Amino acid sequence: MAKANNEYNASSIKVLEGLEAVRVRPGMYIGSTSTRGLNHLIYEIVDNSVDEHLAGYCDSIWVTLEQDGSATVEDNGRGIPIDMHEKGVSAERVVFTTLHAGGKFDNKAYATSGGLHGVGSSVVNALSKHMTVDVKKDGSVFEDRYERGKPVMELVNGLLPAVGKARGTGTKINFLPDDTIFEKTRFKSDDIKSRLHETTYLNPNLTIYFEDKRNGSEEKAVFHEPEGISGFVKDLNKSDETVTDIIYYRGEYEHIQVEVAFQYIRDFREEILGFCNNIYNSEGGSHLTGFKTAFTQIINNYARELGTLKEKDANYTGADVRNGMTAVISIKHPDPRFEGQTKTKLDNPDAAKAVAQVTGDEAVHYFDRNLEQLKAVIECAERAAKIRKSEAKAKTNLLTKPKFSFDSNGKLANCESRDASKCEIFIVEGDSAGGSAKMARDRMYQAILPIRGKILNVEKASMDKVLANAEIKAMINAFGCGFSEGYGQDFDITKLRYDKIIIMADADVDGAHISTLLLTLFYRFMPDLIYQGHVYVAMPPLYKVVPKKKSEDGEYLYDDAALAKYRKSHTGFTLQRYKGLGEMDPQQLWETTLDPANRRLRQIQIDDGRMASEMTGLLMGTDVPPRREFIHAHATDAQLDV
Ligand code: TSJ
Repeated sequence: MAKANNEYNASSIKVLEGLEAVRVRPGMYIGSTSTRGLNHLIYEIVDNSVDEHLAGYCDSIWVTLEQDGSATVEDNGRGIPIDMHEKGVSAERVVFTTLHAGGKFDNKAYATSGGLHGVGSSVVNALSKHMTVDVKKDGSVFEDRYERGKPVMELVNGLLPAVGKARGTGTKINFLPDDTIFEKTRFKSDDIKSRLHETTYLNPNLTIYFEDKRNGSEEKAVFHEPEGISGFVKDLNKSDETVTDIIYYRGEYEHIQVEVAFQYIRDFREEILGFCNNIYNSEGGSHLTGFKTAFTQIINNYARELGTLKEKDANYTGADVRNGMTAVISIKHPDPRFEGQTKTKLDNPDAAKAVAQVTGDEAVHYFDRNLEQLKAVIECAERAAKIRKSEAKAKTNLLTKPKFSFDSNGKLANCESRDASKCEIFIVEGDSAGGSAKMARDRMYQAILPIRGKILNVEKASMDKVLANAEIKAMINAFGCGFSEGYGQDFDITKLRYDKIIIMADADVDGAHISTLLLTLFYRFMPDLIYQGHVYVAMPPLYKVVPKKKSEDGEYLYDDAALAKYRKSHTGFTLQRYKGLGEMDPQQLWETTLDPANRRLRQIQIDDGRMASEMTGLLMGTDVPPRREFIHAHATDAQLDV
């Protein structure tokens, strides 16, 4: 008996050391301690219920953001096992206090769980100020509680007490993220909703009920997508002109289940989302590669059979064939492996084989019977190939011209330093602001490139027009790293001549429009500039206030909140509203917008593929209001660089 006790103590010490490690290095377990990591806590917990759904025992999940800042997740599955585990305590305790306890249960669902999936409940426990677990089974509710990962309830013979009566079965977890670990502790409801919604597309028999009970944001939503990934594609394309039906197929190859849905739109956009075991793979991976390879082959074969491609013609490229394609590829793999910077790239070579095999069988089966759909797909490829060829021509023309021989108005005032890590380039709208900026700048490190009027909307214009545009040429030349379209390899970020590319436009609707066009340009042709954090938007002040008392200094105010605050603490002052950059003299422009010590910059960030596609959608659409919303929404996430 004494021996058993010792053993129990020994193993429980080990457990606590394990959870302590999670608290010491939370980032290693949940990615980060920012809002993203915080939201991740909810996903870790919900994934357990999704596994229970996949095992065939749960069809509803309730996710509630509570008023006190905690989150509750409940399901109607079998309930976490609470009977005695070999370690001498309730199995539930083992789940919440052992790192990677998930695999211990011989549950078939875990045979296809994704990455950290289903094993994160102890991590969430370790990072929560408190956690309550309620398990409904056998007519009772059994409860357990933890604080910062440590159990705080006395167990009777190692088993959980019943705290009430219950009907049915299920699991409910309530937890409050530890504010000494997380930088921010307010869950972001939009991100959580979109992740939950995505989960229901991938699990068409599941319903997720979401409720936000927090003050000021009461909201309910129900997610249920019986059409599955076809419904996902339909919704991704909901504001586009489609040119094919939604094509869906599924199959299995060597114990890997493959499910694909895709549809073509008229726009020149490719969006292919990959999921493995219900987890989004933002860096793609072998399942996507397998699909792309097989699909390119299939379409080229058909195009030759139909005579669209003649003997002398080269094959369509992969990018041609996917021009206008929106696709969702979801596989279930018994042993997924991930690589890449964020471990979100599927690495299993057999996944490529499985998707290629199933696509080879099923897509051909479909196209053989739906010739008009096939013809619409080939038409998209043909349009892309045409443009690709004219691009290549335009590119040669561009590259044969000497660098820095600008057309009339793209006059770059370069900086003197050639140390790219210290240099900045301001893209300034308008000649007068451009002139002031040239006078005001720090000539050593700040370059000014004035551009005139609205640059071309690169999404609407064809490639040769884009490259013929003087402003765009000037920018490409100035940055020094070329550009790429689709999967082109011509962009070389190591040649970038400036650490910061700063868009400087008026703080009005037109300015926002110009910023959007520039961001679209960068995103389409030089996306790494954005991904690697080189692109910024300058935030000029909206107001200058000058106190009537001569002894006090004037101040620049950058937003309406600052003005409201100033009004509260000051009485006699004059208020000057800046309408545009052109109204500032060089000295003012330096003080407010150029001087690294005082200016405000907003760094443009794109987190992952989902965010990126949201951005493409918003930036490239035709309606102006959502674009403005995008800019403003992201202005609130601004990273100030002062
Ligand atoms: F609800 C929830 F999201 F908060 C949540 C649900 C959180 C966690 C950590 C787990 C669960 C959960 C677990 N829901 N359902 C289950 N099911 C099991 O763990 C279970 C039940 C029965 C059996 C069995 O073989 O009888 C096996 C397992 C794995």
